[in-house]
Amino acid sequence: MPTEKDLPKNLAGAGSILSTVSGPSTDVSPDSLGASNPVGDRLLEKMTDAKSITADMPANENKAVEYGEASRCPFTGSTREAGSNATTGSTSSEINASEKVGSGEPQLGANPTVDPLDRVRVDATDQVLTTNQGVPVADNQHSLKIGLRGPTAMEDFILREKLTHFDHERIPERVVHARGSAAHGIFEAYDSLADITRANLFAEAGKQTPVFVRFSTVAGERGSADTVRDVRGFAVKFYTDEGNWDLVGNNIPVFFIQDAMKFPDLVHAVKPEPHHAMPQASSAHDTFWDFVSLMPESTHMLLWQMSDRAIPRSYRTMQGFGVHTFRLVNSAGESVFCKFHWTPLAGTHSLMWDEAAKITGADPDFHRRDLWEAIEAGEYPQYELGLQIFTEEQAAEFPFDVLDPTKIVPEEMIPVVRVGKMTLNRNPDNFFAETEQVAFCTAHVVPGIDFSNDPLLQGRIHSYLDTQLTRLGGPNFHEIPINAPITPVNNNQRDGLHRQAIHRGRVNYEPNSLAGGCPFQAGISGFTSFPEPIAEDKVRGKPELFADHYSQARLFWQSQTPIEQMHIIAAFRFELTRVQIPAIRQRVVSLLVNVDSALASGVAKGLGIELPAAAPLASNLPMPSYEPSPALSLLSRPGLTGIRTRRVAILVANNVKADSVAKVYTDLLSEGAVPRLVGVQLGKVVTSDGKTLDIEISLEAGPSVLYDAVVIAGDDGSIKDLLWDANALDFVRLQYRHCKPILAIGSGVILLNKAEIPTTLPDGSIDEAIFVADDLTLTEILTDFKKALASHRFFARELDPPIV
Ligand code: HDE
Repeated sequence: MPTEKDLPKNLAGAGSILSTVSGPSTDVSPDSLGASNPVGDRLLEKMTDAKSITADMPANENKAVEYGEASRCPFTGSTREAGSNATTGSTSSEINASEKVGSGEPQLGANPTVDPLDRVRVDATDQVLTTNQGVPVADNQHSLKIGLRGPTAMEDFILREKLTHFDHERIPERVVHARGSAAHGIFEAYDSLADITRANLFAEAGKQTPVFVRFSTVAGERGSADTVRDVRGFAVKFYTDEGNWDLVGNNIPVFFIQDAMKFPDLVHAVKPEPHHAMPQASSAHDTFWDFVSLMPESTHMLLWQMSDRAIPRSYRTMQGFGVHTFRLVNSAGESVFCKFHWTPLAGTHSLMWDEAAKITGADPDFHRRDLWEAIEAGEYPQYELGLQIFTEEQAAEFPFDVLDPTKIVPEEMIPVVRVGKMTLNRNPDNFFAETEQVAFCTAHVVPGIDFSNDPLLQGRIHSYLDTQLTRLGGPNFHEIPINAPITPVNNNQRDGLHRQAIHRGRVNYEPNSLAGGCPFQAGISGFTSFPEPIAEDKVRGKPELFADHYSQARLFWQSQTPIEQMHIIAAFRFELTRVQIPAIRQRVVSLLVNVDSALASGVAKGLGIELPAAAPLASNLPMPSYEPSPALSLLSRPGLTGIRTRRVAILVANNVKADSVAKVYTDLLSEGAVPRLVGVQLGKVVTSDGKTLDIEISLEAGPSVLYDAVVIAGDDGSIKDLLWDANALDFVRLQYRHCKPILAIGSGVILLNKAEIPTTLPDGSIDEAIFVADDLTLTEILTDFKKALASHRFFARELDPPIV
């Protein structure tokens, strides 16, 4: 035992380094006094450096600027650089490496939870089956039993793990927008928008930002059909260099209600009725129409919802809108208002109602499949982002309130400026991990993008984060790989269910000196809210201009082509026919009387009721009138992609002429269309010259509604295999009814005749989308057929009710 005179001078406290409580700490390593500690020097370094950075911050230097005028401008937090990488660590023993804990080298400033998805992509090639604990499973066929005929042993942890996991595979579906499909892609800016926003995805021409986009229906449950009449969600997550920005929009630019307070009422009303849980994915029932007919502010949205916008042909052929007015803010702190528009390069195309209803049975995954197949085929869907920019002064002059989400800003008033293009070029690896677990949130904005006071938007800022707590099981859903940003995430939020990040160090608060002040607040380089001046009473209510419920509904109606107007009337008729209570029908029509008399009387006639009196107006203010806006018609955007991805059925049967089939097939395929040989059943047909063709799908499995056009390939005789099959007759009849181009080659025309398909329109003029060709004229007529295919539908043929 050393005597006191043997001890070094600076002995006091050397032992404290080895303790986690009290001091004083010392600059003497216990090792130098004979203690043996493999990390003793590091322990000393950690202690002495912590003393020094902490001492270097004798006070909170920023406290004074947290008050008064100075506090309007956020300051950058104070930091001190540690002298050692041990200082901010949790433990000196972190230098001990292993396959589990890692290299033993602390990675300062790193957060690998935001690394690209490669870090979590799993592939089992050449791998043995294991339990979740990584234990190789010898037998995946049998549970562990006491004898071959005996009971299962409780100790069968392998069976129990497998069943337990299975029992808990489902998570709650989204309360709205449960049914959806998604894809990854890239957004590329056309030009710098630095003068109007500091959002760095718009910082320079050509700048690319990864995106994940989810399209959805609103009302249906997760397994409901894609082609129901409904609003479509169009939610885009931009993984920008300054964090995630979610533009959570719809394919319709207005909404049913004006205040978040009414959203649960709206959704309760449209969802299946609570007593018997019917109908699924449909607004055609009493509670929906009861509610909206008492909410005249819904009228504008109802017209959009009854239009063909609510039955898109594809997610690739619908527009998207941010709906609300947002703010853009530049680095000088100046702000403008902004509306966001997505426009598909493939044009805006829709289904017909009868077709949509039939697709619900033929292929409930129609839109999901379409998106998936297009991307797999390299036909990457593209959309241009457009902005309508206007100042507060301009907004004050508009005859409507830009904070009212039931109003658009007509393009004729403020043009849409195209600012970039989004390309969806990659399907997800795993539906659940990505599409189901993605969490969009209107509160996810980045510096340069800010909110307006639209009361619907304000409520959404709360709701999207809140809903994930239930759906994704706690506050750490941002760590789920698809939700993680690509930028560093550093803050002092900790713990909670399913936490993945393992934070070094003992500091989980700010301000701090023990971690050198880190992570420190960014000051004005971080997100700052636009300092909108507001001097107002605290009230519940709505501005007077919100009381105009009809003038923009009229604008929409008057901007539709006659065929679109006919579809809107038919949709109201269908939906209200399914309503049981006459007074509800009556009330809806009374709203429509305020929009347009032809609309109201068309719907009343369809319902067999007298035209009711107009619903009372909510305000006596004079209502604005608008010039029709051609941009509001779907038909104004035929698109740039022609026949690419259009599906064409080529009906074939024995004796078909191989040459003409081959010609049509290869010609369509080479131009990007998707031809398929459709026959009575799978197998081969023998062609007139003794060759064989493989049928790709049967009439039964691939019925008419799944194609954009049909070619009836004739034979040398009477195509008798098809003539005797009622499925073939239905096939061409529905192609006709749904206004699709029809090409009959040679004797194929016999099928048209047997199906009683007229080749002229009711007024006697030629039906320009029915083509009849023979061997000699096929090349020329095929060109015309492709033109008709590119223009999608030939509505001049349509009659209500249909004659075929
Ligand atoms: Fe949503 N909405 N919403 N919504 N919404 C949700 O969030 C909500 C509204 C929209 O693909 C929920 O994560 C409130 C307008 C889309 O994952 C929920 C209000 C618009 C999606 C929610 C609205 C939308 C949602 C359900 C009125 C068009 C699907 C699950 C105040 C601009 C996103 C979830 C996806 C989803 C609330 C109105 C679009 C409950 C409270 C207006 C595209 O949080």
